[in-house]
Amino acid sequence: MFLNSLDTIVAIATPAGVGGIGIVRLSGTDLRKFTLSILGQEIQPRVATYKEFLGAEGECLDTGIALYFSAPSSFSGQDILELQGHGGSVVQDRLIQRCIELGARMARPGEFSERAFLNGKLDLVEAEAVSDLIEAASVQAAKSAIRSMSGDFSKEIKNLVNSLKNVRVFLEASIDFPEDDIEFLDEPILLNTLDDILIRLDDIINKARHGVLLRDGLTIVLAGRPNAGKSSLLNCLVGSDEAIVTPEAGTTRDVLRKSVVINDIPLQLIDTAGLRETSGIVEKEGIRRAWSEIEAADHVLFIADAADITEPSIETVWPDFFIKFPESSTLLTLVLNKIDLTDFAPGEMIGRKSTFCISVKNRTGIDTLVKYLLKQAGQLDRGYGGFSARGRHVAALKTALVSVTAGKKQMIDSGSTELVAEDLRQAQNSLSEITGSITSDELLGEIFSSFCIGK
Ligand SMILES: Nc1nc2c(ncn2[C@@H]2O[C@H](COP(=O)(O)OP(=O)(O)OP(=O)(O)O)[C@@H](O)[C@H]2O)c(=O)[nH]1
Ligand SMILES: [Mg+2]
Repeated sequence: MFLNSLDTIVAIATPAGVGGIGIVRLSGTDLRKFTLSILGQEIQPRVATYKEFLGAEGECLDTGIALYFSAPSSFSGQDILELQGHGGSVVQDRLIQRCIELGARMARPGEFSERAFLNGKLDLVEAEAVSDLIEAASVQAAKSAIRSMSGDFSKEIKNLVNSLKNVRVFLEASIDFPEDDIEFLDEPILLNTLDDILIRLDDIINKARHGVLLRDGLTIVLAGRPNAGKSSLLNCLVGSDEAIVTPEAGTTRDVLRKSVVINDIPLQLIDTAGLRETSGIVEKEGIRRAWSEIEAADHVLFIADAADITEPSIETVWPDFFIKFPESSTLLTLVLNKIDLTDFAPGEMIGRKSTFCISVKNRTGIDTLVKYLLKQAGQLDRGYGGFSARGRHVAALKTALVSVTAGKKQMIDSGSTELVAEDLRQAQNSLSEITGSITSDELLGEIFSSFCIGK
């Protein structure tokens, strides 16, 4: 056990402010001193006990329900004492102060979950899912977090790790005992097994990507020439006048981010300065920021004034993008706005891929565009049994995919058992980082510090 997990930690586990109930939670290796001082006696574990919560002079700080969970049968795997009193900041602060006098220290964000992880009560994916469930912005995100929390994601990762381990056992046996003929090592069988692992990895990457989308939302940048109607479209999608709209070209200077949940899918909309050559210092900086948002986006909507268009293709309308990012795989969609001033029909342009005609002014074509955006975010995949996931999971899965692919290539090109075994070992390590069976302290600190206090 880590040294600092031997101290007793305390935190208010309920949200700050006034509420019907406020919970103060302690976790430590021995909480007898706390129960004796605050409750005046030890209490039976797992039985709700109505008590006075006492101060240093024996005065009553609050009354409420005390719950005791003894190690290892608790959330953190240590002794846990929960004092469920009245939800008021003064009452709870006095109780916390009393706990600190008795030797506890304030818990860092996520420290209860970190202890649960260190004591083997949860793996990293499950601990992260607890935090995702608390922060879920939609019903789908909450359902996915519950699936991850109950171990669905971890199980798939562990199955993959086991498959990799099995192959490595045979490979390493053949390295150690080269004269023995191990039947499993027939190249076609090995290649089939690696193919199967690659298919499963690919499937999990897709599920994890979907999970990241549900958690973080799709980042959609609204880019275009000045005055095309970018800010008007943002306001229309968000449903309120968030961005300044004027007839003057060059109105938006800074980046404006707005989150919106449509049909249960979180979308991060980013309005940017109109792209043009300019000598103005402020506008220039705005345009530089716009490009950096464009570079980082999942999806860029290039808004153009329909009346200015000669050829409705993104390559013609926005050649700068392809010059700047020739290798980019960012999803690009051309949106022709102000069709009220033209003969264009609203909706997706027939015969043109990813080109939409809208009028923000008349609110035409917007529904089709929104449906398309949600489809890109995977929302229409209703029967999807995905799980919550984070960017770090997808990155580790991709690294594992690269390593297994390299191993397969090595097998075909050189047949070197040692090199294949090394590639598969690396893949296994990447997967183990996801569940936390191999993890650095630094990574743990980073993960748990984003949790809320008291969890
Ligand atoms: N006719 C018509 N005018 C529109 C439409 N959408 C926006 N406008 C007008 O176009 C002008 C520019 O709109 P904005 O939303 O500020 O354009 P922008 O792309 O954000 O412009 P910058 O911030 O300057 O880059 C405003 O006067 C809007 O009222 C539309 O669908 N039809
Ligand atoms: Mg604008």
